[in-house]
Amino acid sequence: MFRNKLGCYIFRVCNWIYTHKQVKYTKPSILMPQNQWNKKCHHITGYPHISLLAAGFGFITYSLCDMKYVVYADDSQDTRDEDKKANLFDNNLPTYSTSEVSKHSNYKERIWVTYKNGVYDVTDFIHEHPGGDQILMAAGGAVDPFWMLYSVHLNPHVLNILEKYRIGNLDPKENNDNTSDMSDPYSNEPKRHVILKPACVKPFNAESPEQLLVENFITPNELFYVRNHLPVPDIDSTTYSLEIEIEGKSKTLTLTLDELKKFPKYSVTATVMCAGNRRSEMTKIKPVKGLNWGAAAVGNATWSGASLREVLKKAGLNEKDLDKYKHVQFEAFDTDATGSAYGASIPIWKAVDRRGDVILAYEMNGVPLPRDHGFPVRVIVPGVVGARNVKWLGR
Ligand SMILES: Nc1nc2c(c(=O)[nH]1)N[C@H]1C(S)=C(S)[C@@H](COP(=O)(O)O)O[C@H]1N2
Ligand SMILES: [Mo]
Repeated sequence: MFRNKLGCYIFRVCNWIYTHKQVKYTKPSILMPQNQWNKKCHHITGYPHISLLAAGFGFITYSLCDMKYVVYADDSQDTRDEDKKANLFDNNLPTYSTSEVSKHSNYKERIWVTYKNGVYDVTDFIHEHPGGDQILMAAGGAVDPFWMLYSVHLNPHVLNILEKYRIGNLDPKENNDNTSDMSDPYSNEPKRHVILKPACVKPFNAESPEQLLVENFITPNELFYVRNHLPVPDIDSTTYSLEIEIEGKSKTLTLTLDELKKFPKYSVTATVMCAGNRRSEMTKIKPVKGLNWGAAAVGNATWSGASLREVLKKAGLNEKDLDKYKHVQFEAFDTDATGSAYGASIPIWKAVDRRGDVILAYEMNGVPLPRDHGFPVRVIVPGVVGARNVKWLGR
């Protein structure tokens, strides 16, 4: 039943990729007339996502609400007050690190979750509330991204229930601690949500449980699959620069992040999918090389950034020279032991097409790109296989 639903959704997403209709323009796309832009938005809302969203109501409703009290999402003062409690550091309670919390992901160790700065032991809650076991998805980790999926349930009552199970605070110094083993190229990897069950840890490759993908049109950043070939580069956005070189031109254009942000900002909602998605199913028929991905090496996000077309134009690419060029080659900051960088190319026609919607993205779902997804800048090539959506773009 669930598989059918997922299959149907993925089919729909793929179909959009194919027809380019999956792209929702929250701003007029690259030179797309406003009237068409509206039409596209309309087309999107015409899809029966409501039914898929409705399916999502089950999870936190079941897990965190007494059915008789179900109330709707609100932005009321009450919700914000309760939300503040979760944000507060409670001096009467002990402090835990995320790695300590992650050990509590089974009944023997008891089930802990975090929300904002709070640590909660929800073991008894699970027993006392029908359907409470749904919260097991977040066992040992943060419930925050789930609440983004099911924000309709973020209400004072639910937050009140959760506060009753509070046992501690999340260590506020957490984000600064690094594994200090400098000989390990993977000693400076970003923190990941426990829900991302890695198929491979070094480099990090993981997908979220597939049923979560169908709960919402947009995949929350923390649950978005990660496909890394190498250690995650740690890039200082204040000294970052992007080089754009056009064959046959003597001058190279160099853009800092601030300069890139001065280009008109476009938002494109696009699916990124690894070419290896569902490889585990293919392997059952005939062995194929590569990571054994399930069905969730795919995600959908709203990416924002500068238009590649406009950046290339600024770098001196003329319409009349286009026939001279075949590809745009991207080079990234993640390098292997021999110093060679991850890279991929796309055809020039895709890069300069007014409707190609290729962007140099610096935001993912309204926030700066997370490190795992290419901070500070990645290419988004809608409709083109994941591997060419180069992260940590350098050149
Ligand atoms: N620089 C760089 N870009 C990269 C990769 C990489 O390892 N390094 N992996 C690629 C592959 S194979 C995929 S499927 C997508 C995954 O993007 P995500 O991790 O944001 O989901 O990024 C692509 N871009
Ligand atoms: Mo991939």
